[in-house]
Order: sequence, then C-alpha cells, then structure tokens
Amino acid sequence: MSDFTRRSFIKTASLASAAVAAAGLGLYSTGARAADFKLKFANNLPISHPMNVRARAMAKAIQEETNGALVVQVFPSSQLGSDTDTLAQVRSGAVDLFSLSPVILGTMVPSVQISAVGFAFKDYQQVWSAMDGALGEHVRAEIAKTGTLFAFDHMWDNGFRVTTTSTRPVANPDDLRGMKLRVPPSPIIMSIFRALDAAPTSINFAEVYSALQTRIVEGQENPMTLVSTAKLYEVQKYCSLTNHVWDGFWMLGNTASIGRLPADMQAILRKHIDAAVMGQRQDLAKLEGSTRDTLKGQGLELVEAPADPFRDKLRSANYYAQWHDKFGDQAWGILEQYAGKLA
Ligand code: X2X
Repeated sequence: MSDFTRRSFIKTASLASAAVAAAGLGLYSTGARAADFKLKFANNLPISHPMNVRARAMAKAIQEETNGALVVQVFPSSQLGSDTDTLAQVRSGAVDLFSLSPVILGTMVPSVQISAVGFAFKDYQQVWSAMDGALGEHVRAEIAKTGTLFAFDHMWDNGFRVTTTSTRPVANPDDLRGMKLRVPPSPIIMSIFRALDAAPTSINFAEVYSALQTRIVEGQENPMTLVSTAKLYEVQKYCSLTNHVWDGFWMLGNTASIGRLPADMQAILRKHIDAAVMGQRQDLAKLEGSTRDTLKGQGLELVEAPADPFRDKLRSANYYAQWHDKFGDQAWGILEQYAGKLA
C-alpha cells in the first residue's frame, strides 16, 4: 500500500485517531482538514516554451506520486500578473512557486544579478559549472537571507540573450547609439545598454509584443527560444547575435508555503522540480540550432555581432569596475573563477 493510500486510509479510519496518527506523519495537527496541498507555480513564459511543457509534466508526476495529496497548478504567460507583481505575490505567499530571472530578482536582492554580468559567460560549460557550483551556492544563500524566499537547487535555462530590432541591425556597439530598446525591469540589463549608449526602457515581458508592434520601442533583447515561442519575429526584422548575457530562471519558493508541506512531500516536490529543470536545459540545448533556422524561416535576418567591441566599450564605460564594486571582491572572485578575468 503506497504511503499516500495508507494516509487516506488513516484519514477515514477515525478523525480523532487520524489526527494523532497524521500529526506523526507531519500531515496536519487537527482533524477534519483534508491532507491535500495545492501550490501555485507562476511564470512569464509562453505556454509552448519548453519550461511550461516540462512544468505540466512535472505537475502530473507530482500529483500521481502523491495520489493527489499534492497538486501544483501551473500559471504560464504572466497569468497571475507581471513579473514585478508576481514577485510581490510570492513574497507574501499568495503565489507559492515563481520562476524568475536574476536580472529581475535583482530589484529585490541586487547581489543575485552577478550571474548576468555582460559578456561574462562564453558557453554553457562555464554557465553550469558556475550556477550548479559555487556561484549558484552564493546566490542561493543571498536569496535565503530574505527570510521569505528560497531558491531550489538548479536553475531553469533561459539562454544567451540576443538583440532583435525592427529598424536596423546591431553588428557593433555604434549601431546601438540612441536605439529605443525594451529591457526587463532590471538594474543590470539597464546598465549594460546605458553603457552602450542605447536608450533602454524597462517594460515587463507581458507587454513586450505590443510595445514592439506599436513601435513604442525599436527592439528588445532575449534568447532565441523566447523570440521564437513569443512570436516576436512577427514584429521584428533583425536578430543580432550579441549573446550579451546568459540568463536563467531561479525556481523560487515561498519559504513558509513550502515549509508547511510534510517532509516527504517536500522531497517529492524537489525531485520532480529537479527532473523538470534538467530536462528543460536539454530541450533548449537541442533547440539551439533549429531555432536559428526557424527564425530565418519566419523572416528574421540573423546578424553576427562579435563580442569584443561590445566588451571593450563596456570596459571603457567603467561598467565592469562599477559592478565589481557593487558585488564586492568575494562574489566577483567567485564569478571570475568560472568566467575568467573580466576587466
Ligand atoms: O523579461 C524578459 O526579458 C525575460 C522573459 O527574459 C525575463 O524573464 C528576464
């Protein structure tokens, strides 16, 4: 008899004794209330994005393994609100799980932006060594210091951010001068494009398509998988392969919400989140090549944009020195352990 069937058996046997027995299992301390737990998982990605494909499978697997005792409801595409709204909700516990990029979480915990320093990571070997290693550990400790949030062990992948535009290609930093570019509500992404003399504007992702369509902005910057799944190619002409920042999503949990789950349920939740995250990383790796062809097929002109001139311009604008100062020597040293010397 599975653990969860045994529990429901206990529950029907007698509420009084069930309450005592269930308390021993950590399910609940008083009688009557059902042992079911429901968690809301919010994210800002399109329903077709590999993260949401994996998240649906994850929710199904959790429900099956707990015989319905734990249900995770997935809310994609900013259905519960914009990123900044949803961050407030996960802090309060109105939302229990939220996948959020460190570039936006940085509005609450500035130090977590260290994984988004411009042109730091050159490939995924560096990315995962850092984020599944000491740099990820450092950032998760910073998130835990909030007391209201924690981050699960491994990050979802978003990808290397490229720059799409409707007016002109971006092959070098001079092409960005004065360009009205949408960026996420993110101090570090804003600072990159200010240092490159663009004219960045913070807009939540939910409004990006319409901002591009109405020409409020000329362009935006995001990984190719998002340019594809959010159909941004419908309102853009060029895709410049700047790869200026590697980005991911921390799977954030409201500490109190998740802490209320019995220990074995928490273990099941962690196991399936990890499996979904690792699977999604592989999905994006597989999509890398085909997404270029898809975007070309959708009419986007792909433009090479070698990193060195951008990196040199950031250096001359004191960008690296400023962020080194903000993050401090210890954290910066951990970053350079994986990314090499940055300035
Ligand atoms: O808002 C964005 O650009 C996105 C979807 O990449 C993030 O969540 C940072």
